[in-house]
Amino acid sequence: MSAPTTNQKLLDWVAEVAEMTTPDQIVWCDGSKEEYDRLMAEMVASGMAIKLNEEKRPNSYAFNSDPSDVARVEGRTYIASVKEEDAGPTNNWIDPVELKATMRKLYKGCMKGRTMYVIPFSMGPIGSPIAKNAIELTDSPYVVVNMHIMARVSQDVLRLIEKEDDFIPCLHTVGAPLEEGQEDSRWPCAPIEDKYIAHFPEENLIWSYGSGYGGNALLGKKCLALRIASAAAKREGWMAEHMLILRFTNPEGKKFHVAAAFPSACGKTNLAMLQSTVPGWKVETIGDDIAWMKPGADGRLYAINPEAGFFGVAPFTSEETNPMALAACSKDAIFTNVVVTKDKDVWWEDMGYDCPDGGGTNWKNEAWLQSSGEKGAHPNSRFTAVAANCPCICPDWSDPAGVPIDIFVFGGKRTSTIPLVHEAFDFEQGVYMGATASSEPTAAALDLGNVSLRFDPFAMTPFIGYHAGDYMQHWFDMGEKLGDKAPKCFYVNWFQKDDGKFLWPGFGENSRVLKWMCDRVEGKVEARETPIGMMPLDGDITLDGLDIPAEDWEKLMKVDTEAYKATVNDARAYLAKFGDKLPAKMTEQLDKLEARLNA
Ligand code: OXD
Ligand code: MN
Repeated sequence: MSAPTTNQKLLDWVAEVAEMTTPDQIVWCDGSKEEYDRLMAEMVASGMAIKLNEEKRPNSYAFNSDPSDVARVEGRTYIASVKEEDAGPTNNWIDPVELKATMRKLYKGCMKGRTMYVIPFSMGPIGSPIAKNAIELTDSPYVVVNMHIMARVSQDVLRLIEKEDDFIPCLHTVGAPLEEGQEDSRWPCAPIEDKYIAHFPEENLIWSYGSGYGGNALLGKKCLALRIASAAAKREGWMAEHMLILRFTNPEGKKFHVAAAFPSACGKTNLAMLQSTVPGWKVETIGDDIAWMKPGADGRLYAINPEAGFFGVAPFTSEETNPMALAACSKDAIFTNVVVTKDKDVWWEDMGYDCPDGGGTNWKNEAWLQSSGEKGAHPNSRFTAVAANCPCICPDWSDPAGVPIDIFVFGGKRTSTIPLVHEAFDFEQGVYMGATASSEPTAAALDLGNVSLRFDPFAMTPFIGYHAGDYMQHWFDMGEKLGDKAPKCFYVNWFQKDDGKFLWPGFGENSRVLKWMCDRVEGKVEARETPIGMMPLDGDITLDGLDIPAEDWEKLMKVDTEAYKATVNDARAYLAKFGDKLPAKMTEQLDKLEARLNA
């Protein structure tokens, strides 16, 4: 196939990679439905994909990965900045010259017997001033079809690349060359010690070797839109964050835009697709995982969702927890590592009902019965769903201009100590809140005794493409730039427990807390000052229709000064690891908070 571009930089790079990796053929992708259908048909024929029941799950497919290739591999993920100190204590670092030499050896001949696909894609609406153009080279047709959903794959991106003579090169291989006559495996990949997910932030370059799964292989997502983009954002004065984006509209039609960061297992996708229980207030989803935000001409911060689909964790997604996500994957979806039922539909644990007919094939593609007691779906099994198929997708979700952010929300999972909601006195305290977001380890880890909190600054620990201390400073700098146009910051904790039972119902009821935030933004309600921030006055978060006894509400709203001091001590110990890169403003926030707690 002749190359559908005249851009020399791109042609040279494709030729150079092809020479190194020696694929049997090169296919330039166009993002069309014909291309998607053709690749799916080829993968069904080869046994890699299972076509699902057209009646129950139209235009949808299931895949099973190799049992060794089921998640992101943080231990094999590298930020290869020129200087080690620029990667910082939260990243693995290897000298870029050394890493490239190691990886070049692995890449040599690695696509033998395979096709190399050239995927032109945009993260963000094509042509948006906040979007980025990129090319992924991959030998995985599974990656191509997933990229069709998760990014904007189009030849229009080639036109932009020609105009701008610029793109982000992303190189991926499953790392499993095929010898003449060798039969392919269902899910080719390399052993863990050969896997590398490498980022060269100074060159805007991504090299991924050996895994076909999720963020290791769909390079637009965590590699480009977070790690490479966060480093570029620091240089260029914008923000790339691990945040959902939603619009909350009040009965008068006023729109508020919220960006929220939570560590894993805090219900980020559920919050992004929340169904409001506040009469007349409506939530619409803009994104469930990543926000790119730039100051606009009016000085406010504008956000886009750089993705075009949802790559969501399947288990626990049910009519009760997230009907919108279920609807989004009711058609045109890809499922990886779930149960395929006897009539070729999908099922996973905590989907809200038992597996039809008692079983099917499990995530390893083996015959499986639910009565065996073994999990049928892998805990990190995923659906890849088209964002536009989500019934609550915001009509402006792909507006190239983005939406102006009014509210930042941070949070973590704490069974005590942290109240349901508090508001930062100012943006700088908001940065402190984000930087010290923490969750308790699981019950199993708590049993080990003395395991303190897990801090996950801005839910970005595995995704900051440079030194986390510099990243925190960048947040302070953005606050200064935005001044009084900066979003208001809040911290929430949906997870307080008493006697083993959650005190707050969560899910749709979280809209009551979001409404209070909007009322604060509008100056409609006063708040009370506490040592940790501003908190709601009684009655300003309505509890109508909820069965929450007064003493439970008191617990949800309590500031336990002594327990909070312990959290601040833990935060101080955690932040110490950033050494002299810890912003002075962060230490100032710690000192001020401690003084308020001791007053
Ligand atoms: C994700 C993650 O898959 O954060 O979104 O790990
Ligand atoms: Mn994520």
